[in-house]
Amino acid sequence: MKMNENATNQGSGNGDRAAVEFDAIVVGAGVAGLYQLYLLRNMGLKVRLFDGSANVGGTWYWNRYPGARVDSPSYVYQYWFSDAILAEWDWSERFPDQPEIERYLNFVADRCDLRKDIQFETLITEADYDQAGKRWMVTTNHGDTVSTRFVVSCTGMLSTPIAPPFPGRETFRGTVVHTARWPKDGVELAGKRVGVIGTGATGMQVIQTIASEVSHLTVFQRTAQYAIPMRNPRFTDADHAAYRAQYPELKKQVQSTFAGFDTDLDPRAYRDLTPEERTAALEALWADGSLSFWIGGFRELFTDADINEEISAFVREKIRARVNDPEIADTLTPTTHGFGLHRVPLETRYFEAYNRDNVELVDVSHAPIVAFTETGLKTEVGEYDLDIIILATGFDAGTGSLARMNIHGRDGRSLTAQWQQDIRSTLGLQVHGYPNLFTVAGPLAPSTAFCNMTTCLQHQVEWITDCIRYVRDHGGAAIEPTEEKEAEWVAHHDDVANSTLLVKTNSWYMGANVEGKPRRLLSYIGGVGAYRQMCAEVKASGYEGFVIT
Ligand code: NA7
Repeated sequence: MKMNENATNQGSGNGDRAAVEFDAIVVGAGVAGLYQLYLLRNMGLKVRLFDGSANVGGTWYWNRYPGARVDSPSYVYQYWFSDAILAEWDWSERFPDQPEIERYLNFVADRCDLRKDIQFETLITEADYDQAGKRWMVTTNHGDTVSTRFVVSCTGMLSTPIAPPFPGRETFRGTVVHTARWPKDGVELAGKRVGVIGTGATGMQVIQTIASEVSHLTVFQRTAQYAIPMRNPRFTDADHAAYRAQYPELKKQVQSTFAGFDTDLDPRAYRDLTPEERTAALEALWADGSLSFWIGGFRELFTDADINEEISAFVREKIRARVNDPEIADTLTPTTHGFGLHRVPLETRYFEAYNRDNVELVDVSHAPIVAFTETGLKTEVGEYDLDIIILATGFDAGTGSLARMNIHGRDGRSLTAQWQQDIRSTLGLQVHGYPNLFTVAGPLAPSTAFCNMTTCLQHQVEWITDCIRYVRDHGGAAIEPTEEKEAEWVAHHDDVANSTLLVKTNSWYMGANVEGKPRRLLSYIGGVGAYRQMCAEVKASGYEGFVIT
């Protein structure tokens, strides 16, 4: 394999479009993409990173809606690769907001001098594999084509926003904005009549944040959601010192737990506990004010319908206790699914927002929204006058961004077409038939759904880097999984998924939020530690089950 061993990448940023040959291109300048660029460049590869936005941040660039905040504790939502970065950066609180995380990613990009190899405001519109040359020809929305040996997609699991196709949007005289495309200059909400569609993790953050600012807030809820109240202390200098002393241990810890956090599932069997012990355990987890109640609690939550119902009832009581009006409390209490089978958000006085006089909850589960009107929204039974409509309506998860890149592998096969039929991958990292294409947070890897994102992203980026290094050092030009290896992974993934209640629940985890999308649990739920072990075995075996040509 010919690579630009000593490439410095100098001057390959926005100003220089002449260099068209790369060893690797990375797509996406979020948490994963920045690290991937850093590692591949350190290997001596000539790399360019493309991103559609105007700056680094990925998810944390786009999702700048009011109240956007991370649900992972900051001290485990960070990069571990640089002692200097760990030493220089202090998080202000346990669950920082979007501006702080965006600042952090800008800090890392500057500290590692990454920008010179990033081409912003550029989308990949097509990627075709040239079988003879064993290279990818990648086209951008500016019409440029670059040639590269490797493509690493770091486009995130939740980056293609979706909006319901209600007719009449062009007739609405007010403003419509999706939370994942929130304008950098903000939206003036004070004194306005605002409607929010969607009550997932995003909708909840928006609603609890803007309820006191707007003149009237109408929330259109189709599915009531569980949530856990966030405990978000601000950090003192003493806290910073204490966490810093724990970083080496935390870094190790997150790599072996079920969900990549610093806490793990309770080793006890829930059934063995007395009712008093159960209540005490649940109350203790609840008081922690984190996702530990969900992915650091009892494993039977995901597999045993009775236990799931018992824990769900515990959470439902917590919700009811916070809402003054019993009818509104009923509407806010989940009935369609068990706790933990949809993504569980953390919230801050979300349920109390409905105790305010200016907040109205509209249940659209039986009388759906049917259209925009000139003055707002229309459901099957009513009309609502609004100045601003906020769509907190989610994403085409897992496959959306990759599908939009129009990727064609060996023999012209189309990843988009394939995934419209059946979503398959090998370890979530590669797809048979697409040599040298790697996916970070790809479908069937543990990611957003059941993983502290930074843990999984860093691991996958490191695995991919090692794999590319192996191919290079062994004189190979291309690597891809065999059909058998892929079938083995998909079967294992499905076995694990099918042993859980998640596959019986409609959610974006299962692709159920996008019409026509094939159903499969999009994230691996066998545990981060177990997944790492399997990836390590593949590497140690010299990539058994993969073909290097
Ligand atoms: P989600 O979790 O997919 O939530 C989308 C919300 O939008 C959800 O409440 C949907 O209701 C609602 N929705 C979608 N279409 C409609 C229509 N047509 N009418 C009414 N309501 C609708 O996206 P988020 O952005 O909140 O969160 C995504 C992830 O980001 C989150 O899980 C974290 O990992 C971070 P539904 O439940 O489908 O009935």
